[in-house]
Amino acid sequence: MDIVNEILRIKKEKKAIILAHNYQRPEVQDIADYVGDSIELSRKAMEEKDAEIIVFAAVDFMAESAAILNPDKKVLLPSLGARCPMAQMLTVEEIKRWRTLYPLVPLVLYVNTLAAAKAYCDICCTSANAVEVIESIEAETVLFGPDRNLAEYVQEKTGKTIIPIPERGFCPTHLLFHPEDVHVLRAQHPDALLMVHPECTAEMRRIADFVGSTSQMCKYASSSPAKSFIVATEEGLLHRLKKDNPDKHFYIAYEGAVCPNMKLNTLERIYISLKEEKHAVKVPDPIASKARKALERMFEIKNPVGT
Ligand code: CIZ
Ligand code: SF4
Repeated sequence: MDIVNEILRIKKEKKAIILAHNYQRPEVQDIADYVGDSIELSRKAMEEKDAEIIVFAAVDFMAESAAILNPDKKVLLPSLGARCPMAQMLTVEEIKRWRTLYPLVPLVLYVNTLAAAKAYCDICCTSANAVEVIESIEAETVLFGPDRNLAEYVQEKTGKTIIPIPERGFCPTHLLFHPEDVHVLRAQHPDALLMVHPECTAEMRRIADFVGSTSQMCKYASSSPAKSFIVATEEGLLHRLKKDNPDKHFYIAYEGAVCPNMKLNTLERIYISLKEEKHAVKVPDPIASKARKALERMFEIKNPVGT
């Protein structure tokens, strides 16, 4: 059996679309209808009016958001084990604790949170629009979670007081990048520009030529006259960067920067997911309707990436 042809055949037969995150395996990106960041993919899911099934090749919180925003469609997560450890770091109990400590302070949550957490926040943000979301809020002090590095970055950019909740939420993959590895690569490729994801440490941001989300990195690399780039985000993005810019060179800032959860979505799992329509992601009300409001508020804010 040719698994790629089978996936494409079943996909057509069932009126399904496959959405793949920028961190997916190359072969998964290649069979997807769209490749993008979490919010680009959720928007695609909303625009695809004829699709009855959405295979969301990503991790739990992204599929949950797609299910919340598309209640009439069946959203499938090919691997149930694809759970983002950062999203697990912020529990509802923790949110309630901080809300009690700061009852009048608005709560902004990164989309990398579970739906149950989103239901308690005022507005969501992604790494692509975090600065604009915080600027849109009148308050000078904001509770923000779960990524502490993104919280610090937003504080630097907006000048507001950002209280990170939990105190030390992080992405284990983005914490793997260190300036020492970049110095070695810069010596080998002196003309290369360094693109750094805001989930990386402040030490990495300080030496960056550009700080941004995956969608912003794609735009920066395509529009820059530079020919080579060192990339500090999950290594899956390099497949897309190379495909979109065949005349440019991309080097991962640390070879081991792999998100094992993202990589659980293999072609085999996507095939089974499509064939057997599993694992359907469902978010019950009232969590879904509360989380939807927080996501919709985010969509109302002008997105600089134009997604
Ligand atoms: O929002 C996303 O898709 C994530 C988690 C990363 C990024 O920068 O695109
Ligand atoms: Fe979560 Fe980090 Fe993996 Fe993204 S790269 S899904 S934030 S663990």
